[in-house]
Amino acid sequence: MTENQSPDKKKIILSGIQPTGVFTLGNYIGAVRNWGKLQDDYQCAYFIANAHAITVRQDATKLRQQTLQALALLLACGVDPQKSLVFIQSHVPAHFELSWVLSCFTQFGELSRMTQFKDKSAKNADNINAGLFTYPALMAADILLYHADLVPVGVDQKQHLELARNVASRFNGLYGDTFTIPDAYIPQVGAKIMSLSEPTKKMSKSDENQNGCIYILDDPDTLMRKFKRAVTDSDACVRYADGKDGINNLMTIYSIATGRTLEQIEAEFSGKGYGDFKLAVGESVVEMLREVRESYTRLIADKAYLEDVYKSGAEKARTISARTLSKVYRKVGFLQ
Ligand code: ATP
Ligand code: LTN
Repeated sequence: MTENQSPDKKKIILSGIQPTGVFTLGNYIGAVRNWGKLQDDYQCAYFIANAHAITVRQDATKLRQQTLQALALLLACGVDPQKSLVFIQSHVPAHFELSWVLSCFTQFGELSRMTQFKDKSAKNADNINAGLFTYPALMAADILLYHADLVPVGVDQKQHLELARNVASRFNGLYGDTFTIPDAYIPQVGAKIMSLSEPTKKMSKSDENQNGCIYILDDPDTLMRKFKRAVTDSDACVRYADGKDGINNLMTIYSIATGRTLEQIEAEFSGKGYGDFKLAVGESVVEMLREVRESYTRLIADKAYLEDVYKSGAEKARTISARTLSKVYRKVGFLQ
């Protein structure tokens, strides 16, 4: 995670997730599930974005618990601290320090165009705080501190990535080569998993409607109940087509859980009803998540191990990030 110029060096991957609750099937399919798979081919860094989480009001005790839970979930989903750098954002002060500098190179107009800001302002009309607005500058700092080449995220984060690229290029243009320009790494299938009850809306951890949202720790009965209730259409034919948002979403999920293509799925369910299809999707997700739930139960019981992981991660992350920060401070003219 030093500057990565030699051609035989592995590329650097970095991503983060907010500790705002149990991860959803959307978080899993769109992002976290892929993180473990990248660890052998890339130099990876994954972190819990607890500083981003407080842009929306959080209960302190709950946030602490959810931060540890998010760490255990990350590991249960296949992130291995022996292979990847794993840490908690607030343990690494350089994120906040660089964020300030970058916010001075980010325009009001750019931040105003962010759809996540608009969505979250609408949802939290009584708390449209400055942190919610400058959220992407902190996210750019997260990425640029570690010279990430690729950032694996769901499609909803693409706009923030674009902004990080623009800020990095702007800074490099003014002060010479400082930051690596990161690329988004978005899965071709499943980059946006929709709510089961409102399939035109993104499945989201913080959604009040629990029935539309699959949590990766849901027990098999709960999973099956939610899939049975999933909203579909009156066409009664399992095929992927415009306007069939509910079925398209279920087909995407089933395709990822079973490795089958959309054509194979259409053939498998030709002549069968939605009832059979929903049962099959439910069962495939129960299977896909079985191991995650089992590993999580083991990990969350071992607080000493989790503490070791985040302490040693913090130490490494502080060393790497301090180097980038000091370079930036020099470039902008802060007296050493
Ligand atoms: P919150 O509801 O608290 O805003 P969230 O569920 O949207 O949270 P984040 O922590 O913001 O989740 O996102 C973590 C990762 O999961 C990001 O890479 C994001 O792109 C991805 N992601 C979130 N929701 C989905 C979804 N429905 N489909 C695919 N990927 C998703
Ligand atoms: N904004 C992201 C979480 C996040 C992130 C990052 C992702 C914070 N910093 C850096 C990738 C790289 C989200 O998922 N809502």
